[in-house]
This record gives sequence, C-alpha cells and structure tokens, in this order.
Amino acid sequence: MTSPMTPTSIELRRIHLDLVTPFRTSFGSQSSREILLVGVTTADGSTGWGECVALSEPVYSPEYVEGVIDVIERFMAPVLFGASDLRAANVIEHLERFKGHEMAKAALEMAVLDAELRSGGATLHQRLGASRTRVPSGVSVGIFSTVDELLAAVQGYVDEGYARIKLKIEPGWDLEPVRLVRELIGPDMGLQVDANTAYTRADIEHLRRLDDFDLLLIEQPLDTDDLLGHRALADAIDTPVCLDESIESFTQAVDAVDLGAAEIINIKPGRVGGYLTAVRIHDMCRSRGIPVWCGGMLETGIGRAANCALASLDGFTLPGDISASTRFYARDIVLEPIAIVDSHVAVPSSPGLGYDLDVDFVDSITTSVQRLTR
Ligand code: SMG
Ligand code: MG
Repeated sequence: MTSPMTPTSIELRRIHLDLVTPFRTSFGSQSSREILLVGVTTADGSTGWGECVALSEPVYSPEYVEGVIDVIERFMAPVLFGASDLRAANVIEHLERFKGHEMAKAALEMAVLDAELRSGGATLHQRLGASRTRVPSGVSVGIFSTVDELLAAVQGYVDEGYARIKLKIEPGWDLEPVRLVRELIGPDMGLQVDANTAYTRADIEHLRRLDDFDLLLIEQPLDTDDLLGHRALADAIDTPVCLDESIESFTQAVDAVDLGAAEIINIKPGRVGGYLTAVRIHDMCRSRGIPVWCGGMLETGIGRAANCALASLDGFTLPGDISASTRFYARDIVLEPIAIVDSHVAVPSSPGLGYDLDVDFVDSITTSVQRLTR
C-alpha cells in the first residue's frame, strides 16, 4: 500500500498548441487545441501532472476547459487540500459529493497518480498490472471537403505505418468515403468509423449499408443518451456497435452492456473519471467478453504515455487511437515524443505516467497559470 500524501499546491496551467492540420468531426472543426494541465505538488516535494481531456467548448461532452478550472478551484481543490489520507486510489472517493465533472476529477486523479508513482519509483504499466510492452497504433482521420483529400491523408497514414484507420463520418460523408478508403487500404487493414452522435434512429436502414465494408465497428452513431437506439441499431446491423460519449461511468458501462447497446467500448480514462475507473471498466468488459480499446482526445505526450500504459492491459484487444505525437502536433510537450515503430507505440518504462516534460517549451505555450495552495 502506498503512503498517503499531503498536497500543498495545485497548479492549473492552460497551454495552446496549433494542430498540424485542421481536425474536422461531425461537431466542428478545430485547428488548435487548448489543454489544461493540472499539477499536484505534495509535502515531500514530488509533483505529478494530469492532462485534462476537456475541450474549450462543451461540444463533445458537457465539460469545457474554463468550467473545469472553475470546479477544481471552487470545490475540488479545497477538498483535496483538506484530506489527510490522500492516495491516487481514493481521489475519486474524496470528490464523490460533486456530481459529474468526470474530466476534472480524472485530471486530479491522474496528477496524484503520477506523483505517487514517481515517489515510489514505479511505472503506471506496473501499477496497472499490464504485461504487453507495446501497443498497436491506430489513427483517427477527420472529415475533408473532398474525397481526394481524404484518400491522400489516409495514404499518408498508411505509409507512416499505422495499424488501423478510423474515419470520422456524418450524414452526407459516410458510404462513399468509407467505400473508397476500404478500396484504397485493401481488405486486410482494420477500418472503423466514428459519427460522434451525428445520426438518429431514423438512419438505421442507411447505417446498415456500412455492413458492406467489413468494419471493425461503428462508434457512437446516435445521441449520448440513446442507449435503446444503439441497442436497436446493434440488432439491425452486422457491424459491431461501439459506445464512446455514452459511457461516463462504470455503472453506465455495465448498463450499456446489459442492454445490448454496447458490443464494444471505447474507454477514455478522462471521460470516465480516471485511469483507475478505466481499469474497472476494462475488467468488467473482459469478464463479459466485450472487447475494449483506448480512445484519444488529442492528448499531448502526458496523456498519450498514460493511455499507452492502459492499453497494454490484456482486454484492450482492438488498436486504440494512440497515434504518434506528430499526428496532431509539430512539437510535443514531452522530451521523448510518442513515435510509431513497426505499427506500434512502446509502453513507457520510466517512473510515473512515463513522460518527461519539456518545461521550457511548456512555458512558451502557456496562456494562463493559477496556483492554488493549501
Ligand atoms: O487523440 O487520436 C486522438 C483523437 C481521436 O477521434 C478522436 N477522438 O470521438 O473519439 C472521438 C474523438 C474525440 C475528440 S474530437 C475533438
Ligand atoms: Mg469517438
């Protein structure tokens, strides 16, 4: 058992990174990423960092950067400062009074976990009990104005060695782009689609036509709340239905599986309230034969390193959205950017979450810092 820690300060640092190319999904296009880093420093002098996955606007989920800062500053930080027995394993318990805000809670748990692992000289990979030393790397490809641009982008990712392709889709950008990409990459490469809630139950017949393309899965086609719609879709089509936005907790994951609404789950630690809850969802899915994979939120090397360790657990049987740092950023904020070797990303082996911050670069892209103290 790890010894409890006393947090003495919490830093909320906002950074700004330009994307190498705009990323368009069914809910909008972004050409830069604002990211909130959460640093927790403890009385023994160790600091851990968490990366919050919230976007600037509440368009993927209800949380957004400014709201996360507010809820941490106003409610969550004071509770953690007052805790006498703080460990990564009980951060979520301490914050239980506060409803929702899973991304804020996850970022705090992640920072405490990093500090705890660093002071104990252990890796996240060891802590989670994972065995694999590398994980296959998948890439998420946005929506383009023309199919020619899409095909050129996909060809580029294939050339870089990605193990599978995920295409963003929306009404008007689905059957034809998917058909052409399947033709381009051939029958053997893994291909899947992600609609980010862009369809309704009225589209079930249309979505059935995706069955022709031997997809690994269709991710979150319907509304976040529409579990029964996803069940109806799963009954109507052969392509496995995977949930992303709908799963914000362990209980929701169990319910979605029980209802037959999720044949596969995309586990994003930030969306479900942290890495430790992510592992519980993984374990539950594994015991019930539900494949899982690790999603991405355009993380920097901090989140990517940790996602990689999580994805090395045995139940992560499908390639995750764990791409190289260069997929989104010309320069990452960690000293050793995430790279693809032979279609895989190596699980980090240094203590903590597995990254070393490029402090000078982080300073140069910081747009605001708040330091909260005990
Ligand atoms: O980090 O590789 C990544 C991004 C993967 O497509 C991705 N994420 O719905 O799964 C998803 C999206 C959410 C982020 S969109 C801004
Ligand atoms: Mg998704």
